[in-house]
Amino acid sequence: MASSSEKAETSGSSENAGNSENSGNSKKVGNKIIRLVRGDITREEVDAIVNAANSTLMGGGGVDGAIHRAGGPQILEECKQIRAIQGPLPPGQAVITGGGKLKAQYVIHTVGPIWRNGSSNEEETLASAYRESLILAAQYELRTVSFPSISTGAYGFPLDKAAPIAVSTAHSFLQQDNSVEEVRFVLFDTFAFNEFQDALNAL
Ligand code: AR6
Repeated sequence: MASSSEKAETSGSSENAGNSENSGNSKKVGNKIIRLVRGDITREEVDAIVNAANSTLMGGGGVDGAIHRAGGPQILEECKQIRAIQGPLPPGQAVITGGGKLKAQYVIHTVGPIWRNGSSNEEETLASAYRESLILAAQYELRTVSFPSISTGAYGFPLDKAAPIAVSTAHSFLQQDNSVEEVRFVLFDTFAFNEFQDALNAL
């Protein structure tokens, strides 16, 4: 594990020597930026963090559980109100609540696809989850948004397929949007971080 993270850091800095904003951990998109961060998304100081929720919007494990625990009951209350009005949230769509006790002002809740060997339009649904979250962020005039790696935990989407979809969807969005200035991907472990780094470098 130590050697793979060393390799990733070395390749990032050497391939992009002389351009600190396009290191292996970030990529400029015009005057905006995509950044990769290792850590816990609940600690992010951004306008919005994105939750990899499920269609019930009633909480769960993984990053969903962590966000509700850190943000307190207010987030679930707002999710219940949304659920009462519009019913379950289909995969690929997104809704927004306040951030409760989090440092982030908002939580955008989206639902990724459950991986079924690629036979059920999972790739397009995953792209839609990222895109719809960013559209919502722009509607709220948010400037900084942090994403976890949607669908790659309990939902089983392979990271080597998910990471390119995540970064390319963010890249395309930033090319045509004038509100969001920074998209951050907050990766919990080194393996996910390295997959996202490879995907970002391949853009
Ligand atoms: N910060 C950043 N990333 C995290 C954190 C955290 N605090 N905790 C976990 N991850 P998952 P999914 C990473 O399972 O695959 C829930 O029960 C984790 O390592 O949270 O979209 C929902 O309610 C993984 O890489 O989300 C749904 O039922 C990534 O977040 C279901 O799981 C996503 O893993 C959604 O599954």
